Amino acid sequence: MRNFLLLSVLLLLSACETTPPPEPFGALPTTRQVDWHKLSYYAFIHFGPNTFTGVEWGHGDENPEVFNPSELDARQWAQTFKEAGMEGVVITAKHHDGFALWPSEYSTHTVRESEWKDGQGDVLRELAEACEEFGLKFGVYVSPWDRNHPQYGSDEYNGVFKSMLEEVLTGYGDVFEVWFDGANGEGPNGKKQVYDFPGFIDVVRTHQPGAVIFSDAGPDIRWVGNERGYADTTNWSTLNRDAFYPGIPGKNDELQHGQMGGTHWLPAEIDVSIRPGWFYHKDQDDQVKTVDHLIDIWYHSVGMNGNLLLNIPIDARGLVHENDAARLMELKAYLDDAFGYNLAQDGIGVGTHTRDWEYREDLAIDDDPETYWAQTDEAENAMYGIEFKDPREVNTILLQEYIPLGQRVTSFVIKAFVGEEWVQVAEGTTIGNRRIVRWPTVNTAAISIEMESLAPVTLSNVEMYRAPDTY
Ligand code: FUL
Repeated sequence: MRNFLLLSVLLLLSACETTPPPEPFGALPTTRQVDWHKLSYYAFIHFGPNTFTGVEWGHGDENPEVFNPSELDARQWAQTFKEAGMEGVVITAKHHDGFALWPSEYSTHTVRESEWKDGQGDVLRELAEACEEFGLKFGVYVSPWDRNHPQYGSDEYNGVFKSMLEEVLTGYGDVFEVWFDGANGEGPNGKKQVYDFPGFIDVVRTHQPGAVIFSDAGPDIRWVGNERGYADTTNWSTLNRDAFYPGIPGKNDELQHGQMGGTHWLPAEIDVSIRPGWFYHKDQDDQVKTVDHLIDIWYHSVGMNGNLLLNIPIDARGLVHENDAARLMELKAYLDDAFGYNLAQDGIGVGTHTRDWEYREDLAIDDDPETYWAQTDEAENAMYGIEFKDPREVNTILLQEYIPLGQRVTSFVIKAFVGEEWVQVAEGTTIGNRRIVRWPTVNTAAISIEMESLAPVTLSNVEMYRAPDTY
């Protein structure tokens, strides 16, 4: 009897035994970075005196009274962005001219000194409330370079900047992102500032611990090295961060690709404007990017392991201009069409060197980002595939590694089973949080992805689509 009991206990224990997850590999994301990776596409707003004076970089000596939108409606902005499928907004709370879109106590160059609402308005308040109403995240661009502030260029200015930052980060609810521009020019006295970035970062961490901080050197997300809207096809979320600082010259290539094996997790955010300028200029009303161009940008940012921060300048009325809104809706219509039906849900996942039941193949197509397919520790190469009962038309795949364990894939080849044979349809390098790959439509009974990697592969998500052919 005793032996029987012992045996039962042993059997029970072995049934409960779980296979440990793969060892993490290399630099890993923090929780706030993992949360940011769940986003993909949100709006940038450039708005301020430049909107009324027609320049891109105001000198800080403009009369604050010029800021006077005739029919500002932040609800219209938020509603437009929401309908466009965007997830949040980052607004220039303060650009290089120093003008504050909120009535800061630490400046005399603010909405309070403007004509708008007789100096009683607060753009940040209106936008934060509209974001709350429409379910958008709220973020801020606060330029350390300040061409107006009399103390710019002195130690005191770092204190002023921190106080202004504190106002923005404590007065308007949750902030999901703080955008630090690296520009460091001269102030009104002809002096440059030595920025206290560690101190600025402390202020953000103290008041908004969940917010990601953007700059050329992060610490959470990095500039992608260009303002055209294109990440590189090879895009590592890792970088030797300590060799970078905000505004660093000559490192645009590294910023565009990231660095394989980099010391820190520092993924790319891709900022680009829907028009030639960042601020609204009436003479650019006919130069809003075409939908084809926006689609291309979308695939080269969201589809290349980055998040897209698309700038929509607010016009002099205080509205998203009709032309920009129309283009955003065209992009949305395309995305709905292209990504409306995930064909992977009709297939069966297969893979090589699968780790165990808890990391089985169908966990990559189960719609749950927390579960993933993983390989055994010994695996030296990887193949993951999806088989269909009957052939179907496919031209797009979305791949996601399980990034909490690190970025691993260095290259991949995609093949489709067409007729009686396997045909290569695409190849690439990195995957990371999200890689979308396109090829000319094939009618296929199966798709396979062969991968090379720095450590055994994990895939948290694989989706397949039949997107419109014309793009
Ligand atoms: C740049 C700035 O100098 C531009 O004016 C703009 O704000 C862009 C997003 O970042 O560095």
